[in-house]
Amino acid sequence: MQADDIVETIPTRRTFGAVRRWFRRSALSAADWDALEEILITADLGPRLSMELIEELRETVNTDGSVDVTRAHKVMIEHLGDTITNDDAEFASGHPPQVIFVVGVNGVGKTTSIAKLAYMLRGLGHEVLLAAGDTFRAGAIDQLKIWGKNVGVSVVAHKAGSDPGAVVYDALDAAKAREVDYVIVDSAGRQHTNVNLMNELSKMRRVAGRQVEGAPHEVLLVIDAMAGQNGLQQAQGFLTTAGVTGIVLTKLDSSAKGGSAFAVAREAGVPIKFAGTGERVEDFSAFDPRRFVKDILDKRPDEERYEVSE
Ligand SMILES: Nc1nc2c(ncn2[C@@H]2O[C@H](COP(=O)(O)OP(=O)(O)OP(=O)(O)O)[C@@H](O)[C@H]2O)c(=O)[nH]1
Ligand SMILES: [Mg+2]
Repeated sequence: MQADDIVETIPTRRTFGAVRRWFRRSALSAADWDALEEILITADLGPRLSMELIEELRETVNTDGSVDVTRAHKVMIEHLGDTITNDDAEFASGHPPQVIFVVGVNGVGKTTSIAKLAYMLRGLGHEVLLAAGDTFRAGAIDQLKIWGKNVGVSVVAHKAGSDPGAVVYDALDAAKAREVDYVIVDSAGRQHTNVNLMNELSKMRRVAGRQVEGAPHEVLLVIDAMAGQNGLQQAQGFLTTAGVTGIVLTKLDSSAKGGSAFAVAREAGVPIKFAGTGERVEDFSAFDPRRFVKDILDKRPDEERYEVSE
């Protein structure tokens, strides 16, 4: 889809620019390797991935002590690309309605991503219905209704403070009656450590499962790229209790820490399915891991003049 949007906007590219520049160093010393480790950690790859990469990059050093840049690039692309590979990551596409839950901690971009996903699915010709499952935060229902209006999809909502399970129930009822392809369910932001709120999610899941076979078919965990390594803890918390099937990585446009994507996808073992790259409804794309790695490593002609030599 619009993978170019990712390319143009990610500050992660700048962080990885330091890696590209490092590759041009010669007569590498122990201090140079320490510097590389620091660069990788700054990009939020996490200690484990950083160490693995460094081990592999050591193999690409020529006899004169410089890096074989072509091989080093290959190592980065293969190692990082494989880390977050989502070759077998299909988006829900079975018998309608397919039910998509969107979960995550507060303020990560759940509701915005729902609007973006609805817009994308509509663009592909699908009928979409939204369920205002965040009955907790004041204004959440209206926020979803406004988005629904903007992207041209209906929203099923109850009053603020009501039971989110009942919203799911009604939304799925409506979806079956109207032959909707996708129902996307919003949920209140919650800490993965809050047992009561995590139980509430389980209840919403049970309600969905009783209404529609196999539902929810997707549970998308939204992670803010700025969360860095905290994203990993969030992912692990939601994974065990919410049955997460994929990650939406948001705010790639405003975070230099996109490297955390690698750590999260690898450690959590869940594919990143979508990327958010801005506040507009179009700022959203299917996530292509290999392309992402290549894009943050490849040098672009327009960058040449901004590079600072080290
Ligand atoms: N720059 C940028 N901002 C984003 C992106 N996605 C969401 N936001 C912004 O993040 C803020 C929070 O977005 P919401 O969609 O309300 O987040 P939420 O997870 O639903 O929040 P709660 O329901 O309060 O838990 C808003 O100001 C959005 O515009 C993104 O990809 N890039
Ligand atoms: Mg929300």
